[in-house]
Amino acid sequence: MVDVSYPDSEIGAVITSVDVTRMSDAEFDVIYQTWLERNVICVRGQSLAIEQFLAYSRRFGFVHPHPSKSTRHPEIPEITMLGFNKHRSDGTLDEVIYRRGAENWHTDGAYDAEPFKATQLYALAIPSRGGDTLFASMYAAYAALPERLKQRLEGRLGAFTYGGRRHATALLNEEDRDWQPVFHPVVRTHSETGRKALYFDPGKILRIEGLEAAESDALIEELAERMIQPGAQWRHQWQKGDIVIWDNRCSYHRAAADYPPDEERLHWRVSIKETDRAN
Ligand SMILES: O=C(O)CCC(=O)C(=O)O
Ligand SMILES: [Fe+2]
Repeated sequence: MVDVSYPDSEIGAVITSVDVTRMSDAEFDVIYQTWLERNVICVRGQSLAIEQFLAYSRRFGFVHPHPSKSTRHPEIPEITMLGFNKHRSDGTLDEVIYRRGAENWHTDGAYDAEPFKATQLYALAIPSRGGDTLFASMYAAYAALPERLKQRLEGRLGAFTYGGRRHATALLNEEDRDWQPVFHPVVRTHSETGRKALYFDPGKILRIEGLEAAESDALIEELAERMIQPGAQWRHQWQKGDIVIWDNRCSYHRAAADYPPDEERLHWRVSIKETDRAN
């Protein structure tokens, strides 16, 4: 039967004693409920073909291709190849690939009209040191806001694009770099748990609607300082065969990008949404 262990934190869990290619519905239910409660989980020790990873991912929702076309699997657009081709043909390191996900604490897909429900990674190769992924709870970030900020943010919408104020679009093809803003409540109620979370991403937000530009920028700076709460973080140290899934509706994450660049750190990655709508 599925075994679950918990780190000393509000978030994160490690699941063992299960084979995701041949588990019962009751076993999947334990995985799904643990994930909802803990924001991010690792299912350890899996040996998957790409189709098995996709089939398992589809149990969580609808799998959509990521807008970064150059890092997609050549035949299976739903699969993003993380860490692949990080050296250019002249041997130099492509920092955009090496440092993907490391610039800011962030949530995936805030640029989408329907933000990603989840992101799931399967570890194919892990470096000898470094390369962890860090997670933090957006529920805890919201709960820790001073009352004056909770009141100021209630009902406010944030405008988001891919690349945000810095237009950080290097992973996109030229023709895909123009983004229309989408709007999400900065205090977002999770559709399954009903809990309130701070929905914010310093690398994707353009402004908070209804505020003067300077006021919006100052509030964005302040929120960026308040994303991470002690006691509500989890640092995942990868093992080959790990599947990690995080809930983008209630967690932030960041790649450490500190592993030896001449070593391999390779993952298959999928973006999962609540519906099959493209955008
Ligand atoms: O490679 C990682 O650890 C996470 C990268 C990331 O931010 C993502 O895949 O969304
Ligand atoms: Fe990410």
